[in-house]
Amino acid sequence: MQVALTIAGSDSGGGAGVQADLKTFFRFGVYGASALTLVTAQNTLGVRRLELLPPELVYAQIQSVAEDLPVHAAKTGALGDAAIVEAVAEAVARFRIAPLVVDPVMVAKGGDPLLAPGAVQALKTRLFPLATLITPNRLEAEALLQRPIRTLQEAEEAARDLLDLGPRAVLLKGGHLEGEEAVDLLATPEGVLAFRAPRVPTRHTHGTGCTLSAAIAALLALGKPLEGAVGEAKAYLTRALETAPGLGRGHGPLNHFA
Ligand code: PXL
Repeated sequence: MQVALTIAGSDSGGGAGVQADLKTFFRFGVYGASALTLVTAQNTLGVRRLELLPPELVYAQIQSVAEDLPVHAAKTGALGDAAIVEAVAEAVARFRIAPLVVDPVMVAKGGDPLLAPGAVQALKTRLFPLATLITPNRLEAEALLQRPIRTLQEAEEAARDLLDLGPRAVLLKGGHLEGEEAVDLLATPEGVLAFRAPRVPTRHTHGTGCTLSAAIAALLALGKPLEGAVGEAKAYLTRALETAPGLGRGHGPLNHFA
């Protein structure tokens, strides 16, 4: 059995974070392990409380998993602050965890911060160079590059510039860009590839980023090449959005069974 590890935060509502990641791993037939970075008291309406875990505890969780289980792929989600980013980067390097998908989570769906502003630099310098793939949305890419991204042309330039920060590939997600279609751009040293999917009109979008990066990590754990993994993960996300169960009074979760 293939094993994937998620290094991310807990969403008590179950739609995002570690809970979304483990459901997604399960859906792809991959055994899921987890290292928690933070805990949110949260539902589909928003985050009520947020508590970061000690960086040494995050490191120890990764160590415990990696010393015993064959981790075939991993992903990171919400990391909280610079000290946790450092601990994760150290553990990933020390235990040679690869391939690694880094989802540079900065805010929860309702806008609550999940990464301290000062941690963006640590993410760029410490974790991105260890990443097989980073998966920023437009807002995260803007924060990483400190400039607005309004058009597909600007998105393409941004994807290339993010590649220069050291990851082997960049998936710049277009869900937050204007237009009929959600266009994601995959930048690798070979060039930029566009993945198009119909925009699904729904307010049930809680955990879309977590679910996509977890699906990619699961498919990489199964040995799929990156391009195929991204395409298959995106098709899964579209189905999960289209068949969202309509739970909760706010931004509801996806259908992870899709
Ligand atoms: O989708 C980003 C995200 C990641 N991790 C946790 C979250 C969220 C969004 O709400 O709660 C724990």
